[in-house]
Amino acid sequence: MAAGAAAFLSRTLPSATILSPSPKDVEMPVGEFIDEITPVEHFFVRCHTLIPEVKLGDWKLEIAGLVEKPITLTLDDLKKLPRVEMESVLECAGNGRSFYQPRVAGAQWRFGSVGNARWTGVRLRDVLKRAGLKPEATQLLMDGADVPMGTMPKFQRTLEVKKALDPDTMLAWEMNGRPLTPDHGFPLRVIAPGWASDSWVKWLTRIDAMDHEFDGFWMKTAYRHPNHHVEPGSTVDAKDMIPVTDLNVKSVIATPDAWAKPGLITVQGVAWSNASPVTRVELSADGGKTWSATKLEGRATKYGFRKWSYGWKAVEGQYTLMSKATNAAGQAQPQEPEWNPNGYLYNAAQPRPIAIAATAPPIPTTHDAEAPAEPQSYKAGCFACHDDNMMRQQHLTRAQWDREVTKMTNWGAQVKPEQRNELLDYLSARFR
Ligand SMILES: Nc1nc2c(c(=O)[nH]1)N[C@H]1C(S)=C(S)[C@@H](COP(=O)(O)O)O[C@H]1N2
Ligand SMILES: [Mo]
Repeated sequence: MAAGAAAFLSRTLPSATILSPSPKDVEMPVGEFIDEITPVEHFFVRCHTLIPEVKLGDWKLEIAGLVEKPITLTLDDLKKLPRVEMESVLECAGNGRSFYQPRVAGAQWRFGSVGNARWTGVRLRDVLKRAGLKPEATQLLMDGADVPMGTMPKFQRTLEVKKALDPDTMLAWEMNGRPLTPDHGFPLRVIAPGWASDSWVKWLTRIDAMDHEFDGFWMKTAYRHPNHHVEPGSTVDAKDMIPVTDLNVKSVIATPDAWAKPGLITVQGVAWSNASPVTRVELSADGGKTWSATKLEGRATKYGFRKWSYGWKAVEGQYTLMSKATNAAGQAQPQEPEWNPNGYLYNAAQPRPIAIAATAPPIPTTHDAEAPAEPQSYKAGCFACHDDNMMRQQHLTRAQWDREVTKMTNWGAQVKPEQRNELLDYLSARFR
C-alpha cells in the first residue's frame, strides 16, 4: 500500500512532493537520492512560517546578551572573516515521521526531508570571538527574520555553546556555490553539522548569549524525545524528554522504486550519519532475513551523503528491499523503529516492496474516507494557515485531532467552542 503510493508520487511528481504549499513544506521523492550533492531545486523545504523577504541593505546580524561587547555585523563584515566551505547533510528531525505506528501528528514526511549541500560561510566561533562570550554563557538564542502566523510562538532555538564553538559549526551565506535562496534562509543561516535541522536557524538576525536553555515552545515542547525506550503509543514524563541533537545513521534506496524488469539491476542510493561517518551499507532483498554488503562509492566526507550501489540479479517475483547503514562508532539502523511521541529521528531500515516483472503493475488509486458534509468551521478554523494537503496527510484518531485543535486554537485558530465537536467529527471521519 505505502510503497504503491510512493511509486505513484515519484512517477507523477518528478522533483518535489508538496506536503503544504504555505507555510512551504516540500519533500524530495526517493528517485532523486542519486546525487552526492543535492541540487537546490530538489532540496526539501521546511518552514513553520511564511518566508520572509529579507533585503540585504536592511539586514544585519546582532550579537548581544552575555558578551563582553555587543556587536552588529553586515554580510560584508562577515565576509572579512576566514572563509570556510563544508559539505553537510541537512535533515529534518521529523523525516520519516509518516512511518511510525501508531501515527504521530505533524508534517507526514516520508524519506525526503533531507539533502546534502556544500555550505560557504564562516565558523560561528570566529564570529563569537568578535563579541567575546562571557564565561557564564552556555546557550545561544538564535532568532530569524520570520514572523509567526496567528498567535503561534516565534521559531527561536537555543544552541549549546559547546556545539557553537565546534570548529565545524558555521554561519553560511552560500549553498552549493550560490547565495542562499529565500526558502533556505537568505541571507544567513546556522549550519550545525551532524545535528537535526531544527538547530539550523534560517534568516538569522540575532544571537543572544544566555546562561540557560530558552524556555519557549520550540525548545521546551517541540524537538524533544525520550531519553529511554518507550512502548509505541505511550505518553512520556516531560522530565524524561531531552532536546533532539545528533542525527541517526540512515540510508535510502533511490532506485529501483516499486517496479523493475528482470535482469541485472543496479540498486543504488545514499547513506548518511552524524559526526561519525558511514562505514558500511548492506542490502536485503528478503525483508531483512539475509544481508549483503554494497559497494561504497564517490567521496567519503565527514558529514555528507555517501553513495552506495549493489548489482542485483533479479528474477520475476515480489521482493522486499531494505538497506541498512552502519557508522564508524558502530551505530547501525535498527529493523524496528524507535517510536517516540513527536515522531523524530526515524531511522529503521525501511521495507520497500518491489515487483520484478516484464510489465509495470497498475498504479493504485487512493480514495478519501467517507466523510460527513464539510462544516463551516473547517475552512474558517484551519485555512487561515493550512490547506487540505496538511490535514489529508495526518490519519489521526479523534483524541489526537482533539489535541491538535487545542494547540491550534491556542495559536489563534478561530473555532468557536460550540463548533468544536462537529469539527472533530469531520476531521476524524475524513482524515483518519
Ligand atoms: N527561522 C527559521 N529557521 C528554521 C525553520 C523555521 O521555521 N524558521 N525551520 C527549521 C526546520 S524544522 C528545518 S527542518 C529546517 C529546514 O531547512 P530547509 O528549508 O533549508 O531545508 O530549517 C530550520 N530552520
Ligand atoms: Mo524540521
